[in-house]
Amino acid sequence: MKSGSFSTTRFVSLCIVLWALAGSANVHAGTMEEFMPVLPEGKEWKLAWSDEFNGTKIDQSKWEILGDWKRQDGYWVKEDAYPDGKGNLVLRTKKEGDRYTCGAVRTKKKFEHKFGYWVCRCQLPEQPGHWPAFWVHTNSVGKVGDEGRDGTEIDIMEYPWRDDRLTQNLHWDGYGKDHKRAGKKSTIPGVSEGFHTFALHWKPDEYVFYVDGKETWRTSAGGVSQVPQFIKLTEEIGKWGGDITKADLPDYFVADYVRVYDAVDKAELGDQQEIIRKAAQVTPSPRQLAWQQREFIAFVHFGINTFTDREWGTGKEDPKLFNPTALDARQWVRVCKEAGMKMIILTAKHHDGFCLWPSKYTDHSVKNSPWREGKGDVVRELADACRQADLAMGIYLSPWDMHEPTYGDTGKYNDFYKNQLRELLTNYGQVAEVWFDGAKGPNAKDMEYDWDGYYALVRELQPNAVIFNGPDVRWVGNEAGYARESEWSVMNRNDKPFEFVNLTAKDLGSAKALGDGANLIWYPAETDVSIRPGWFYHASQDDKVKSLEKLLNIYFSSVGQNSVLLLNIPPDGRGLIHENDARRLRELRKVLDEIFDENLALGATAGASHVRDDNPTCGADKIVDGNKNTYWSTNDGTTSATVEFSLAKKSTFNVAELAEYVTVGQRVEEFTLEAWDGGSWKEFARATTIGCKRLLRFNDVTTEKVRLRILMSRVCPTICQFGLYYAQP
Ligand code: FUL
Repeated sequence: MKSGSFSTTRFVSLCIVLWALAGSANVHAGTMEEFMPVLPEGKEWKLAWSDEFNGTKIDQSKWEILGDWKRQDGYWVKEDAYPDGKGNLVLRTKKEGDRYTCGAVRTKKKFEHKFGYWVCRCQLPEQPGHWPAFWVHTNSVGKVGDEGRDGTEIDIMEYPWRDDRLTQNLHWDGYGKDHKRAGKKSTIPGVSEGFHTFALHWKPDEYVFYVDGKETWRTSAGGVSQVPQFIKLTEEIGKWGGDITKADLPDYFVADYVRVYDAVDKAELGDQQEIIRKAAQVTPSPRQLAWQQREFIAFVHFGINTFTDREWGTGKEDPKLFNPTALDARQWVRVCKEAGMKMIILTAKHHDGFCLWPSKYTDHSVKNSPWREGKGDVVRELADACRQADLAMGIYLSPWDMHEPTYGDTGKYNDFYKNQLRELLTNYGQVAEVWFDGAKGPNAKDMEYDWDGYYALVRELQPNAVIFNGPDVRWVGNEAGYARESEWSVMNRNDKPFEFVNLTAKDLGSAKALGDGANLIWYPAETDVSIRPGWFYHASQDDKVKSLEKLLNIYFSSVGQNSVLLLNIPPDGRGLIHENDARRLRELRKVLDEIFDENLALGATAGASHVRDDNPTCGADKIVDGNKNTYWSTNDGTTSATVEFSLAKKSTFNVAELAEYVTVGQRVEEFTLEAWDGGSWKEFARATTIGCKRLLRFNDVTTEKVRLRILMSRVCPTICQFGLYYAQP
């Protein structure tokens, strides 16, 4: 469905048809043909690959653009293959000096596939001397013997004549003396005008060709190819197409989409759809929701390493080394608060075992340091400062402890650790997050942590605290500051409690990654990264504080990609956050405030293609009312829809913000943003997931009308926020 080729009413009614079809459990969400060949009992169609050509560039992960080289009587040149910005791929034929050029693309090595339903919707060119084609190819067409089973050129559409005739062909056993072919010419009234679909149902024992859903040719000539093949969309110049010198150029072959579907077992597809639906209904706990809404929080790595200039200690350090000269937790809080952070997580004990509070259970702590004559308590000072400033506090307590003699004696150490945890969770007021670090040195003693016991203790003593690396919050998978392009908050956990699939995996949330869907949980990502190269302070890194640009990138790709940003700012030997770090954070806040100062979409007039039960409480205006507790939604089963926003005035923007009302789950799989340029809609941004927050940056767009297209949603989309902002260059 494309803006350029459908009227709005047509679009809406087609959506309804699609929805009805989707409801009859045919193809998972969104994209779906008007016509699909009937499959045997127990089988259904499933989209395997597609390109809707919506972008402003050809997607080179899908297509190779051919050129520049000679082809037939002309040349393939790259510049003649391009998207028109209205959702179509254009292959142009033109004259350039005394040579003729045209465009061609193929999916070789990017998408190669066998069997299924292959369809292209396109508009044919008008001028003579060249021909467009939609075909499926492979290098092994050249193999002689075994007929076309080892590879066949399958021409789903070739259009050399400028009337209502077209041809469909097969070629095998190379192009030399052994070459064989079969073909069929058909006359399709009206095919030379407007958009039409050309399709192949490639079965293991037969090819069936279609034009606009009507069968034109059925054959098993050549024995039917049994090997994966790639797609080609091409223009070629030559006499077969007539006399090019008579052509009024340029001329255009315009493709709206190419889609490939597989025939899969109904049960398999049904199960997968069921898992997707189930996943979309998993919701966050109140504590997870509160944590996610904090968005930007601080990590404070401070301890014996600050005084030994190390990242990991040894456990053998003398507590006397701990002697900050001017420790002021209020300064940490001030810096974090001014930066807009909502919580500080302190390393109460790192791997070296040195405790920043006077634990009853060890002597390896501040009580044996000269700081505040052994009477100090960093956890207390921070807790007090946070409470005064209304900032949340979190605790990091390293399970791996290099100092504690009982470490390795599983029963004893687990008791020791739980005692320490109890101290921290009872004596310092509210704790909002407990950070369990899984790190352990290669030579550490064997030790079986009582994770379940630790979690139970946190739940008992601080029921509102989220547990990192436990049941509530997951590590994003890297320490560089980047969440995934598709960051889902729902995943499928292993059978064993909280022993997860590889958290560094690229894909944790797709239908494929959800596997059997037996243990779906809400498990959002936290992105931990340090403002400096190290987690602890090192004077040698004073000039290595991350640049403003880098921090902005991190912000956009963590907070802006459905994740909480946990940014580490390590206090120095004075016990203060260094001036350079503090300055950078102020700069970051200033830029963020400038960007998000004015939402140009706030209060826009909004209209949606679908509204849940036609009920105004779910109306499109709820997306731009500035209230994240109200939302627009569609009826159950409507998984693609559009919303148009008319801004108060013509505006220029380069940042967009979207949010789903995740209290009811995370749903959107793909969406685009388009701007009205006076004549048509132009896509300016496209992304996959939204979740708690999605931020997108793009080149300046000036318009008074913007359209959000939800291309695919797991169940009905539920959007609570849309913002457009202008960021100074
Ligand atoms: C890691 C630790 O080993 C580092 O020292 C740091 O604390 C980081 C946040 O987690 O696992």
